[in-house]
Amino acid sequence: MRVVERFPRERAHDEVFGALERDGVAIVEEGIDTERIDALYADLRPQLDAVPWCNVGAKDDPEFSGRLTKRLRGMVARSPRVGPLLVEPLLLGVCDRFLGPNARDYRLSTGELIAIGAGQVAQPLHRDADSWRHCRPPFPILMSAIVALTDFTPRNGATVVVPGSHRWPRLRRPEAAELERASMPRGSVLLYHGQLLHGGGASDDGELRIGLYLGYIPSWLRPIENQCITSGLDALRAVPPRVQALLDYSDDGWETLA
Ligand SMILES: O=C(O)CCC(=O)C(=O)O
Repeated sequence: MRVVERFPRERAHDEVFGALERDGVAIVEEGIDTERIDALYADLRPQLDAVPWCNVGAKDDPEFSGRLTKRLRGMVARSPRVGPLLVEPLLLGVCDRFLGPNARDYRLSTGELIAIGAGQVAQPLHRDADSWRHCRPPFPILMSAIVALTDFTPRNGATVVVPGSHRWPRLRRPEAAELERASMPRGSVLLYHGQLLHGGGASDDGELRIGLYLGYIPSWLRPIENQCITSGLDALRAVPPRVQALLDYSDDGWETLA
């Protein structure tokens, strides 16, 4: 049975990419400095405390978004520390290998802070790339990353992943023994293939489990989140050009089509 391979930050993008190809999932332990993570946490925690449970998706699908989960979007407007994270060499280096052969550039599909509270049940397993269910080319169109702002543990909602499932026939369902919890210390980064079965984990822990989800897609695919609306134009104008391009605040659409 496959298990999630873990890498220290120093190991090359190639090795992480190899694990993503093979297992559909990898963890870079403490990939981001804890000082940066703590500063980000300090910026975002009050904003999480200010919103109610199930603040997103309550009307459409509360079982999926989570009745005891909070979600924040428009992330570059919420902390100046988010922009640098989006262009973190660790993330873009893996994107270069993973999406690069089929894309001239990338876009952030969505950036979402996900906070899981005590009593949250396990989220239904799903594949993130199903957001574009009519587009199933024979190469990856989404690299998902979750940056841990708190420790992720089996008790507090660590993501459930099914290693190898990115290559399964679509209707194959996992056995219980094929599920793994992506436990990791804060600052670690869970990376997974858009076709990997996964879901937020159940929590019976009093502390929030907080992760920043970042989804990277080829620049020719439509992002899910419209940053002009969620982050707003002032926030988009304030970030460097590389971050603007990732957030689709760019007038060079022809150039980025591969
Ligand atoms: O927060 C997590 O661990 C995963 C959440 C997720 O997969 C989702 O909301 O689509």
